[in-house]
Amino acid sequence: MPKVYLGLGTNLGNKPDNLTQAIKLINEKIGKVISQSSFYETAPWGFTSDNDFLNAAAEVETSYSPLEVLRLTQEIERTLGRATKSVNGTYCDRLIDIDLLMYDNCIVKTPELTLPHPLMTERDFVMLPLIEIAGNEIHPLFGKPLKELSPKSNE
Ligand code: PH2
Ligand code: MG
Ligand code: MG
Repeated sequence: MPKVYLGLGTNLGNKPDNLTQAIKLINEKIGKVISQSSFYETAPWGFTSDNDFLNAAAEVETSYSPLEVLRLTQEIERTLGRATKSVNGTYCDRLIDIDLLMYDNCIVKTPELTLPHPLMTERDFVMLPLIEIAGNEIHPLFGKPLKELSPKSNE
């Protein structure tokens, strides 16, 4: 069964609840959550906000295709109350954001979806939770274990 890694983030409302609810819905709608990281408090990256984030990562076994998983994560975001999306890299506060990070060793480049997530290795808020649960997984483009690709490990 294919394996997908998801990155989760929230900086509004009851943040631990938002992540917990999102992981529950992922487990019900997308596939079995094999492992989930701890929750990480992180500063907003790429935009200014008074609201810090809580970030996490999850490993999910799924029978859905990458695009189907994308649609399902967007549906879960709406279910949990997310009304707006970031446009053209202008970020905003949100109740929940669920991003596809890697799907097996798939490389996808379409207007709707890019895999692996193009910015993941530049972001500690993605890599720290992901490395906690998948440090030995090989990045499909860079051909190296994730734990060797964290922004921190490159300092
Ligand atoms: N998500 C973004 C932009 N900036 N910063 C943090 N700390 N955590 C996030 O999840 C995050 C962000 C775009 O989705
Ligand atoms: Mg995001
Ligand atoms: Mg997103």
